[in-house]
Order: sequence, then structure tokens, then C-alpha cells
Amino acid sequence: MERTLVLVKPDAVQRGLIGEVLLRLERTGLKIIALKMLRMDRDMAGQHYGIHQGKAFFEGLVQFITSGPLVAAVLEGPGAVEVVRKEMGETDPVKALPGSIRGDLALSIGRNIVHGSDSSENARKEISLFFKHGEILDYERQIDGWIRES
Ligand code: D4T
Repeated sequence: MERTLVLVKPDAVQRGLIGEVLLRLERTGLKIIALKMLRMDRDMAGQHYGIHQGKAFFEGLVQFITSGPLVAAVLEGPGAVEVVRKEMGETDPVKALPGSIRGDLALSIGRNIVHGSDSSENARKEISLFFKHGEILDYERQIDGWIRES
């Protein structure tokens, strides 16, 4: 089953939106199989956002993501990567559609509330940066048969 990494970013934590963001993602039917609060250091931020190194917004992005605690989660389910990306909306909240997390809750690309992996392959790398093997829980929910066919 597909997995994706979600970060409820420091702006959402400060604004009291942890529950709101997780609620919107969890109610899709995706299953939370790992969850923790942590503060990223510069080294970890550099690894997570390594692809953006050298870009104009990189330094600001690192400053922001390390500025306070965030919540990291692994969500699992059919199409988990795409479902979370759709729920998050466009990277720039001004362009994100109403009904999406960023469209409803944010205004600025540098304070856009939430991160979700952009591919299954990147999800695997990102999950291993945030979670040890034993922190990811494999469990069944009684309700799963009402959410997916198999
Ligand atoms: P994340 O990685 O946070 O889920 O965002 P996206 O996957 O939607 O978008 P991204 O990788 O292109 O950008 C990563 C992160 O950098 C911030 N950012 C981005 C920024 O502050 N200024 C910018 O011009 C861009 C393109 C927002 C998200």
C-alpha cells in the first residue's frame, strides 16, 4: 500500500491548526501509521529540502522550517501521495483552490502550512529521514472494508 510523508509545518503549529490539517487528511480515509512532533535542525532541513539548495528561497525556507516544532506523519492508503497533494492544493496558497488546505488556510508560499511527498519514491526517502522502522505501525482498522475494496 502506498505511503506518503506529511509535515504540519511550524506556521500551522503556531496557528493552532495541527488538528485541522490532520483532520482534513485523515477524513479522506487515509490511515495514520506514524506520528511525532519534532524540531528540525539545519542539517535535517538541508537533507529534506536538498533539491532546492542554491535557489533564492532556500535560506528562508530553512529558517522557516527550523523555526519551531512541526508534526510529521506517515499516511497510508491507495494513491496516498496524490490524495494528499490534492488535499494540500497548489504550493502557492494564492493559487490553491478553495476547499484545499492551502486554499482555505494560507496566503503565502513561504508559510504554506503543510508538506506532502511528491512521489512514492521520494516518500520512501523522506519517511526514512523522519522515522525509524519501529516508529511506523502496521495495523488494521475495522472500518477499512468500508473505505477500500481490498
Ligand atoms: P512542500 O515541499 O513544502 O510540500 O512544497 P511543494 O512540494 O508543494 O513545493 P516545492 O517543493 O516546490 O517547494 C518547497 C517549499 O519551498 C517553499 N517555496 C517554494 C518558497 O518559499 N518559495 C518559492 O518560490 C517556492 C517555489 C514552499 C514550499
